[in-house]
Amino acid sequence: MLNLSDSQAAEVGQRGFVHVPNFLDQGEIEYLLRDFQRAVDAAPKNDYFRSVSGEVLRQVWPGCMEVAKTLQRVTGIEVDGVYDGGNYFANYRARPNPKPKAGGVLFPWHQDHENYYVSQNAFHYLNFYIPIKKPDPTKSNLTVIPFDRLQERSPRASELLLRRGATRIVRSLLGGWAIKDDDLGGKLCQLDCDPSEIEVTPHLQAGDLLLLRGDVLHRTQDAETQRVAPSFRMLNSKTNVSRKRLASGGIVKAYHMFGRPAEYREIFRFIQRTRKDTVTFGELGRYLAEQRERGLPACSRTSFASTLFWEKFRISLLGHYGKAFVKAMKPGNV
Ligand SMILES: O=C(O)CCC(=O)C(=O)O
Ligand SMILES: [Fe+2]
Repeated sequence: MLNLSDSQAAEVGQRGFVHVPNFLDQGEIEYLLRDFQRAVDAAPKNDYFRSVSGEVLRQVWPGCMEVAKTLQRVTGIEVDGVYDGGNYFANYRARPNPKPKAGGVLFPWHQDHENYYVSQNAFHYLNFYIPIKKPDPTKSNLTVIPFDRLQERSPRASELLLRRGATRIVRSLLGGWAIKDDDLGGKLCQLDCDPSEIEVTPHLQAGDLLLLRGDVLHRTQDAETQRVAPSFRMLNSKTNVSRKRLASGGIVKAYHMFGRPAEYREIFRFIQRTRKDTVTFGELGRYLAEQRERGLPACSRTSFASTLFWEKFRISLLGHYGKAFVKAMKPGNV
């Protein structure tokens, strides 16, 4: 695996991403392709989202750490831990599936959601996106919005999107484009131009790296060719995860949580047991990894609904009594 040059690292700081040709050699590409096939054979259910094996993660980890060190020296972006074990994104059905709707990824404009809900930090967060099956460099890439172009054409959106995650671009009812906030809910802001005017599509070959910060807006270019890309995620283990922030938010966030009720219940349980309002992602990640290894206790959606309801109720209680307490402590009130 290659390392970044200083000028490549600087691009991640300025634009949010960089294209590094020939990051993997042929042997590494074939090793990953075998691991992908193993995952396809082992998990027939899900067509496009498959886990990278622990063995592969251990192999790529030292190379990712070298990249992270260069990046920190040049830009101050600091990552030192794994977000999850990594996943393969395939934009086609790697295995016939009886479900008519199951297919490959074809994602519209978004900043990633799940990692932002849990880690609440998209700046000190990297996506190592590396196609290993890529028949045509001009097709089936990730299309991205560089921060420098966004800053020029829509400065307010650029300011609000920097360091954030869990948003998506939608067409406004009255024309134009808007950015939806799927973390705290509602509309974040207007996008002052058509995304196609500022988008960029790096033409990746098998083995190239597209290194993206977590706050970069991106989408699947197309599903015209069959492509597979593992994506490894690194974050900053010192980042703070707030219980209140995790429980806050709207319907889209709740929908994501209800997709993985056992995981989210465990996260809330862990923070509750620490009796703190915030924990570091390092503590939380270690705990989750242990629990996953053991097998997370089953949790129905109904049972998770009561957890989430309680967490939201707790926020409103804290808000109410918290304000009353502050008022009571004002000099005039004692
Ligand atoms: O592979 C794709 O087309 C989408 C990947 C993606 O959204 C991601 O890596 O976050
Ligand atoms: Fe994504």
